[in-house]
Amino acid sequence: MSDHMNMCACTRLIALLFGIFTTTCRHLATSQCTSQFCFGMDENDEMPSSHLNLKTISVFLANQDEALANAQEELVNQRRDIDQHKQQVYDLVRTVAHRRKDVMRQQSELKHIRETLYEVQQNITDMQHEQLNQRLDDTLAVMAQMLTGFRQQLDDHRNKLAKQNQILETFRNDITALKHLPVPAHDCMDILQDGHSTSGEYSIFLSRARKYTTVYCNMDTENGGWLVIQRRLDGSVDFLRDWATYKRGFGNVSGEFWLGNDYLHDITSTKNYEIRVDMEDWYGDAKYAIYSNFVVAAEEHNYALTLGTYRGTAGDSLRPCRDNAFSATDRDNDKVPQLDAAQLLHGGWWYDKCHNANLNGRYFDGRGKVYVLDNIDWKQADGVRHSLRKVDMKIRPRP
Ligand SMILES: [Ca+2]
Repeated sequence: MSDHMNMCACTRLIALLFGIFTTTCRHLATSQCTSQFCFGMDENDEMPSSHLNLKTISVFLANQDEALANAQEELVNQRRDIDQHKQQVYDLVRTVAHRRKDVMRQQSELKHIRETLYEVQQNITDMQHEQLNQRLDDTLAVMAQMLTGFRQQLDDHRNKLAKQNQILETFRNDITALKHLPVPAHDCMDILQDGHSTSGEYSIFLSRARKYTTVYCNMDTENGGWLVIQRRLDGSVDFLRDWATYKRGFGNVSGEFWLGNDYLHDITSTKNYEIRVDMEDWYGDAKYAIYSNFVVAAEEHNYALTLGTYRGTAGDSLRPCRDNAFSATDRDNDKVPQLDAAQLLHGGWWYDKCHNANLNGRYFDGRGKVYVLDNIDWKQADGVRHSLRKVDMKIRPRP
């Protein structure tokens, strides 16, 4: 009875164990079961038949215990692995969470950096604009300053131009006034034609010397217009002069005088002149001689004399003087080598070999026919021994 009861109890235990194992094996994967424990067992497997003996059961149980122990150990190991994996997962999750936080933080920093960069860029742009504006302002200020300078210069130029225009206007007025001025007289014929018909002193303009000089105009003889170049009247002036004095002239044009060889050249080289010599002796006998084409050369030609044809009442006493150079006390240009005619005949003249006319000779009272060599004479008029009391030489342009 007790064996039977033990058998029953054991059978129930085995059944229970099988039930547990069966249930366990159903829930476990086949690969996880040991071959000893799960061999030939599935849902349709049947328990070993009751004919199995106890020894077999015991062995089986022992095997099962060992398998169970192994399974438990494996379970423990697996659980430990799972825990380890779980821990790793936890660590991984934590690490991921940390990294996520890092990423988010980095994203935030990146965003902040971007914003900062944008602000910096904006500031740079603003600064560039500001600098550009500042430069533009500076440039505009400089240009304004330059413009002011240019305007000032323009005003200065405008003022200078206005002054120059003023000066130009003055010149224009002067020129207009000059155009209306009478043409300066070059000789006494010009003065006569200007309406001055009274004999006397007048001013004429010397074309070569570019200056005015005072002359005596004879407006009475033969229709007037005569410019007197020499006069003997009273012996008040000594005509024994040197070259330089004859060159510039001497005496008084209203009295006794010599106009001057430079003046004679200046006047007679501009127009065709005739010369008239009027003479009167000590007895009141007056005569005259006129020559055409009267020209006195320049000083470099020793004031050589050119004469044209003669007409008159006094005779052609000047004919030997044609083409002769002028002589003075210090310049012997006569044609007699052995004597000095100017010294001998007491005056400057166009001396030849002898004197047929000596109008610049010594003033001498010729009454009584007293012979003197150096007196004022005109041979063809009354002979060389008869001094002249009055004589003058005058020129005018030929009509
Ligand atoms: Ca001589």
